[in-house]
Amino acid sequence: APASQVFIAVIGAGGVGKCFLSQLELLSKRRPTPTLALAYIATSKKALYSGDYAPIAIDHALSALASSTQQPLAPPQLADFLAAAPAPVVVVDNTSSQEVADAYPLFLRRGLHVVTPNKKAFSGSYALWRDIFAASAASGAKVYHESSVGAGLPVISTLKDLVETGDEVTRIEGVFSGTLSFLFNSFAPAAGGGGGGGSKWSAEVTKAKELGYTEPDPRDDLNGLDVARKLTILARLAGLAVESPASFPVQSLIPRELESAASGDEFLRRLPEFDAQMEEIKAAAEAKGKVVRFVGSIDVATKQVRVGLEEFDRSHPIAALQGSDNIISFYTKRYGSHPLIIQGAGAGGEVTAMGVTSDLLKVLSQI
Ligand code: NHO
Repeated sequence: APASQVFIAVIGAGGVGKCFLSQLELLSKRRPTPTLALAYIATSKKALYSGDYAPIAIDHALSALASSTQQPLAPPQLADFLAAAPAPVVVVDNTSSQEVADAYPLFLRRGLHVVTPNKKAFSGSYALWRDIFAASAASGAKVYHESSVGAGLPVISTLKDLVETGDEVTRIEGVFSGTLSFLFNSFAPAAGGGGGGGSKWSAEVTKAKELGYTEPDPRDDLNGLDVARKLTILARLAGLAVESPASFPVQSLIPRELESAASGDEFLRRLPEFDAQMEEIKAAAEAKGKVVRFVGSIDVATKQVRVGLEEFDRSHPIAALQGSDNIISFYTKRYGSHPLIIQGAGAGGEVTAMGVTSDLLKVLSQI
């Protein structure tokens, strides 16, 4: 029989975690069964839980967490605590922590389901990827990570459907970074004509961080690593055994002089000194009547993955993107020369949390 109660453990309550909690509150009101009981919530500094799994009121979880004196449990202790709960448990990892990601095989082996927007587990070593899916297959515990690519856009579920229905994916390409989409759309707008449009690069980077588009450290967006992680995930789902996001060429937009900046904040403070470098790249494209965009592609047959800047005609769909939009084109045998295209907002707390909440719904429908 379907579970009448399901425990939820939320790790991470930042930009995405907060939005997830408000979506969870709505969900628990809209769908009274199974009862969704919040049994654990933590940030890197604090935790809130009760030894008898008494549910934490979702609408007051953040304020209760803020005044809690409990320490977060390390992953092995958290696994022990959750595996002893008297109903199924879904772990929601809203951190970007490698330590938490490394614990997914343990969580899954102990029968704990995992849903997450954290890219670290799926784009780290290929050994971790294999461990995660082997643990899930062995215990039957589910793992979903829709928001690890394209935020709430149905990118991963679509790719899985293509592969599992027997289509042959030949090429995947597009704009995979909400931050870099936003930056280039505002810094070098296609509608800007022969230049003049657009604002300072460094000011736009600060704005992207304020809007919640960037990774916790914006250097992970500008150095291409975030896009490389997403392409690693998609390439693996398409059947390529990509070893890591460092095993293919990735162009970085970090000025060489700032590569050693001690913190993300110091980086942002000094970035304005290097605005001229991005202006040059923009002007070179404009001189050819084009605009520059940061794109990624996977050629499945030749196993080539690449990430970096490319120039596009102003009328090209990639040049005409707006806001933080992603665009992802799947070229497959079935779709022929007209790719299946997915487009829309690719960053921000609400749309990212939507992917997490819909992953939770998928788990609920299977337990
Ligand atoms: P925050 O706001 O820094 O929050 C992180 C939270 O985790 C904090 O509460 C922190 O205390 C907690 N935490 C960290 N380590 C912990 C630990 N060991 N134990 C317990 N708690 C711990 O980060 P965000 O913005 O809320 O992001 C959360 C996760 O969502 C990250 O893994 C991020 O990669 C992922 N994510 C975010 C976005 C987004 O738009 N913000 C997207 C996808 C995934 O589609 C989006 C995207 O790709 C954004 C990308 N930068 C782009 O395309 O521009």
